[in-house]
Amino acid sequence: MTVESAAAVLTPLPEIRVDRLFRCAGQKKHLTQRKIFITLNRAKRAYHLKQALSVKATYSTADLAKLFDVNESTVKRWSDTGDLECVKTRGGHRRFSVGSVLRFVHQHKFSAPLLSAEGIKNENLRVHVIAGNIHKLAPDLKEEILAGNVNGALNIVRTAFAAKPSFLEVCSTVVFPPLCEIGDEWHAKTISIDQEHVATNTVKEALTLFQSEIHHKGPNGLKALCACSEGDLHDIAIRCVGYYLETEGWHVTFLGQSTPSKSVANAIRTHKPDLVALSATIVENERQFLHRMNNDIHPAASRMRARLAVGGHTIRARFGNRLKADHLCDSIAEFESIANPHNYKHRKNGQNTARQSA
Ligand code: B12
Repeated sequence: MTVESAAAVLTPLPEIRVDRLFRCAGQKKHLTQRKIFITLNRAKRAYHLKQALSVKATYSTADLAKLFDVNESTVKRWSDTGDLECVKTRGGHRRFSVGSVLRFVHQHKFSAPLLSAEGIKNENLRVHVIAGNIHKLAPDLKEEILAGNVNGALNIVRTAFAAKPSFLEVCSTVVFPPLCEIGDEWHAKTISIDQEHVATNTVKEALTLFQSEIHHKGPNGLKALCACSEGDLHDIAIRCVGYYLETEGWHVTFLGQSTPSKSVANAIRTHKPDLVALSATIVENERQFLHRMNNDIHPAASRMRARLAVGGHTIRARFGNRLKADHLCDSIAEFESIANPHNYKHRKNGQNTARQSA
């Protein structure tokens, strides 16, 4: 029997990966059934130890009943209706991954305060998180991202989300404040550029992993184009905007950091989005920025009947009505209504004609 086929048959816990089995098995490709069992048990023990030290990676029916404060039969019903995905052990017991639990709380707008507080050792912080004060998690997140600990950061984001299942709120209240503090400390030269880079990249990785775990609504037929304006490398906010749109069922095209305005205009013509979302944190030359926005990007978006949302630190105060756009946003918290598909229904009908004639 190969290790791969043994792992496929025997592993009730998806986290016990084939590579770990290989390591435990001393790189031997073919193993006896007995050896596989011994190896698997060793991997399981290591896995349970890891579980005891951090937020659980899988939950049993009894665990979830306790955390959601419901009967076990309710958890089983959620799983039987397919609302809460599970895998079954060889003995037929249900196991729920963190991802499936997060998708469930997100999809049903179900906050699970006990679940969120489970991994928190500090009693004071537990009480705050159970009460929904997720901003209290920001200092812990700052520590994890400065240490470059992606898993630690991911666990904190999961914790916040279990208490408040709103992606935009978790970003605004837990993820962004540490970044702003790190920026201030970097400006005051109390932290170095390499420390700031580690923190930024750790946030990006944790958010990418996290967004893949949460519930994504089915496609809503709407398309968005997201980019940083020319000269701007600060792409975390616009990534979060894009991730949020994807969870709401939008099809998102990311153009990335510092995209020349002519290229944004070109992409608008190619992709025909319903919404163009741009980030402009660094604007070195205001006159040039306004010229590019008002003469390249805004006309291209208008021609396609796409809404144009431009965000950035104090963008309203800096540009006000000198910048032609449908929305100027100082914060992504304002983005929920902009992304609401109902606001695009009538545009979509009109857009078909605009697109045919464009
Ligand atoms: C990480 C970081 C970097 C990284 C960026 C990496 C990356 N991939 O993003 C790197 C190292 C590349 C970088 C470079 C620079 N940075 Co920098 N950076 C930061 C830092 C620490 C965090 C940025 C961040 O992600 N913040 C959190 C996000 C969420 O905030 P935000 O982008 O402003 O977004 C908020 C709003 O603006 C809005 N928003 C933004 N975009 C959008 C879009 C939409 C559609 C919506 C709805 C909302 C929205 O929503 C967010 C709040 O909810 C900030 C500190 C800070 N206070 O932000 C400095 C900061 C932004 N950087 C700064 C500076 C000066 C620079 C450099 C000029 C430094 C240099 N001398 O080289 C360069 C410029 C590079 C360039 N051309 O863009 C200054 C900017 C000051 C200013 N406004 O003029 C800051 C504030 C640091 C400081 N205290 O001085 N930086």
